[in-house]
Amino acid sequence: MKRIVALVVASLVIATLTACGIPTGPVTSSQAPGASSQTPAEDDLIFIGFVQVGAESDWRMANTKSMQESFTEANGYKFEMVDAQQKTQKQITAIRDFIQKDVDYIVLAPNTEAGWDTVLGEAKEARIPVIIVDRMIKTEDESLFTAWVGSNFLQEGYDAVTALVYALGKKGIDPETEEIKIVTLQGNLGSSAQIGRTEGFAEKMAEYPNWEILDRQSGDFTQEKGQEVMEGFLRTYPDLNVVIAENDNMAFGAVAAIKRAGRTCGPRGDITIVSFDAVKAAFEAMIAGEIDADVECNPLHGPRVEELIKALEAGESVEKISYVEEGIFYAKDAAKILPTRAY
Ligand code: GYE
Repeated sequence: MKRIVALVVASLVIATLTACGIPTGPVTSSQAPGASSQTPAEDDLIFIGFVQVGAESDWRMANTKSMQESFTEANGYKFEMVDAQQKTQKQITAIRDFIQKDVDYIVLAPNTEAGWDTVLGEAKEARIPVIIVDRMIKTEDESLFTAWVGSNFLQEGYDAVTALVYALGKKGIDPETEEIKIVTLQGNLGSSAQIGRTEGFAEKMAEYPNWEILDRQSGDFTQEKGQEVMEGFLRTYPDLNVVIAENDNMAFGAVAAIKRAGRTCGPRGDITIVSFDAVKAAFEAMIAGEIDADVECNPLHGPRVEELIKALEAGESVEKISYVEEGIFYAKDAAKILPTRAY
């Protein structure tokens, strides 16, 4: 951070001096009195404090790995990560700790959308830029973060409808006329990934008056909870024929519950499953005939965040909001595509 301020001040000084016709030489900075006696090499590293959601899913593990691989010492970074175990409050505490440690950047993957204004105000006060990744925050004050990079979760919700229409058609079920009885395993309630996927699906599904949502409940983005919720759904709604799982790990839990109940799923089964993320294990499940379709969500944000930080370090301005391109995958293509997947 000090680097950026120094750069901005330096360029302002240069601009002013140049405007006055005064020749400018290289700008040097001297060490402030009382500065820490760190070794110069360590001092040169850019200190990143990463506030991660948790370790709830394959997607999350791939996301953590991507960050760790980008922010290495060899690349010029000191990197510290806090795993907040899907608790927003733990994330708030982690931000305060990083402010105390005077990191150069805070990278935040917010668990839920609400309640960030106070703590991000504290980061702003401390002049530490905050880069948000993956999920988004809800705020009136856009100056509380420098940039955001992540997925368009509403679009992913729309894409799940497209995926379901295709998957049903493939099985000879007419999506326009047959009774489609849906249960949804939702993600962590209040997270952008849950909100966007739930809303996008509901909005686009309105084009099909013959589709009905029997129930939706959170499976917290975990396999274990996904299985537990699905077991309940199977008992309560024996006529359900579609599962929308708001991430792959909950879909794996649903598959386990369906098998346990003696039911069948996937392209040749009686319950159609559409999931989100498209991690490698989901391709394997599609190949095994357990999942019908998967809406992609790309977790490889490390290089994207690093690019933003490099630009900021160079004093350049960055895009405030950047979305990642994503696609839809179907069971029939899974075997061909799996070898090309990076996560
Ligand atoms: O879909 C899920 C993870 O926020 C996009 O969080 C992310 C979601 C992802 O736990 O698997």
